[in-house]
Amino acid sequence: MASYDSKDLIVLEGLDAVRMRPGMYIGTTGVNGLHHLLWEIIDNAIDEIANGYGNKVEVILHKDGTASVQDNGRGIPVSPHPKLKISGVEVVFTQLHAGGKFDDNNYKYSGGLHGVGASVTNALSRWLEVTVCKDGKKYFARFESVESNGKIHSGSPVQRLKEIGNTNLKGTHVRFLPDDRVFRDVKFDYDTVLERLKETAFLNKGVHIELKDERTNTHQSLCYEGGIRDYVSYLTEDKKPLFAPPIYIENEIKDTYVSLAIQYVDTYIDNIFSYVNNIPTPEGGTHEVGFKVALTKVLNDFAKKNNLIKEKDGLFIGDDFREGLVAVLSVKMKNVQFEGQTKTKLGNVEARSRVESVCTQGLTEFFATKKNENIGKIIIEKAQLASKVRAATKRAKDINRAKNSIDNSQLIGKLASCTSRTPEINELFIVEGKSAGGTAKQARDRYFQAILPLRGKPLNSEKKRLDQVLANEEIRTIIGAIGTGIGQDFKLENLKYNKIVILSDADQDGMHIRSILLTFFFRYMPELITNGNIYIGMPPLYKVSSKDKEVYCYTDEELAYETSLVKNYTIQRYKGLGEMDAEQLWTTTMDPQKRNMMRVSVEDKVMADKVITTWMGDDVSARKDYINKNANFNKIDNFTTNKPEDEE
Ligand code: 1YM
Repeated sequence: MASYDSKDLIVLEGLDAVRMRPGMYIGTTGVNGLHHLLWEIIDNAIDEIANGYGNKVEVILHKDGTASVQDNGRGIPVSPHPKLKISGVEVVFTQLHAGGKFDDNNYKYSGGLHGVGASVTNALSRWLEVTVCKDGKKYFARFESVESNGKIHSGSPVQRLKEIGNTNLKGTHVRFLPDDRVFRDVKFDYDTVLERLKETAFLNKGVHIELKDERTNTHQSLCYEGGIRDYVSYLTEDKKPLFAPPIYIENEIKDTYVSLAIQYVDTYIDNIFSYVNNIPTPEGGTHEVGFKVALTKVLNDFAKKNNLIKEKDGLFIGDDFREGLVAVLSVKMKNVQFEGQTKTKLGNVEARSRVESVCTQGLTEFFATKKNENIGKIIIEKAQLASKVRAATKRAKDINRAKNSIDNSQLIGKLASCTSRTPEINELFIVEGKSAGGTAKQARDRYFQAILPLRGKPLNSEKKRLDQVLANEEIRTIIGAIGTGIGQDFKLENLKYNKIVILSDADQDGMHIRSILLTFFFRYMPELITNGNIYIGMPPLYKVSSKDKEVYCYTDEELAYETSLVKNYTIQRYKGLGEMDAEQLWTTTMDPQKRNMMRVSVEDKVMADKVITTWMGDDVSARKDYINKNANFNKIDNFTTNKPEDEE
């Protein structure tokens, strides 16, 4: 490995730019952005460990609102940078994109644009302290965002790096206080940090990660000797795995390191979690293609060899082998290129053949082993079922297509479409209940707002096959109205409405309908969620009327506040949408100028999957536990919901 020296650091930009436009560097100034500060520091520590220096990372959430991260790697370089004449530490924390990390010769694998750098954390902190132990000595530096003449100077060194003693330890320690002038909320969330560290620990087998929360005296040690094998077991722990332990293969080819763990469960969706250099690639890419091609080929070969394929049926297709598949694919390689809408899709062409070759070889060997034959047969059996259903579904779809004209007229009867043919401005309200639907039809601006009333509860699509989902009339109507098609046939460009708003009552039934619809979108049209098209409408819970004004309240807190302002008042409680007249519904819930809506997003695919499995699956006691722990109908757990205004 090439040796590092401060002269290799590349200097690009200044810190004040970060404070001017934080969104450009950390996405938002909401909770996600806040946690981003911590990820930057943790990523540097993990990178160091993953490259073979040290084996332990400790993260502490302190009582004073600070967070600290410590590793036992080499320590950030301390020697002065020849051009900038400042220490390596100062370069890392004050220069954007500074880092030998981005230089090809240093780290073998690095995330490319992923780590925008520790300097961003410094720029958006009130203060940040670094301690480095290296070559027998201990060093210290402190940075502050200081205000003078009404201007904030971000991350200025107030204690230049100095030697503060001797030590026989090595490593880097960083502690910082997020700036409350930048972030609305500066409280780190234990569960969010824990989930992130868990994922990191799974992807870096054998690394010891410790998380301590001094605010609550909780702590957790994470270390998975099984790596992504343990990850797959974790992902399937509340489902029904078809064999044990998960299949695992790993190998290196041309400086590309590939590891794969797979399991099958008794549901029908496929869940592939892929990573490149520890960075999630939810949009997939060349590595995923390589894996899928290999899986299909090896399993078809196995089926042929064991006479499990009938001549007349032909080979299985890829989809047949992906029903109920849970897989984690982790690739480490140089010079990664990301593409796609959210830059989370791997673009490197060479990754495809390399991953395909490692997976083909590994899986072939696995199934050629006598004791694994049974596992192969279990998978083929599942694929046979999938293939049969596929044939049946195709027939159903053909019938459906033929029926299309009838379906359309049915749809037209239900759907009150809008006049505009510009999807960018169009909105579809899916409204619970016929009567509320009627009110919404009167209330809307018919130029760009369409209304789809739901008669009953739509089908719970968790644990259902596509053909069963398609058999449900309510669901079919929704699919028809949205225009994109579903599953394999999904086409985002055919989306008829930029905003799809779920409008249900703020009670248990409404919550259930909302969950069912979110589950359906998450499982069958996830692109709509990642693309930010799904919203939850927020009708008010109360109206407070006093002598000279009327105000709507959306939470109990708002109600308490509003009633504290006036003397004589009456409260009207809205039990459901149906209790509002058209004008009220328009002002409170549908008027783009005044309404309150939440955009649905999935920050964490793993948590969302686990929540849906518990919430919509068939383990009743797990669901009860979950509800008891999280009973709050105004919170949509793990589908994070953002008000659009929050976004930069
Ligand atoms: C608690 C946070 O940042 N650890 C850390 C960072 C670096 C190194 C070691 C390191 C890297 C290299 C050489 C190299 C970083 N160095 C740089 C830069 N923990 C934490 N531990 N020697 C030490 O990349 O070759 C950026 S991060 F830019 F100085 F090389």
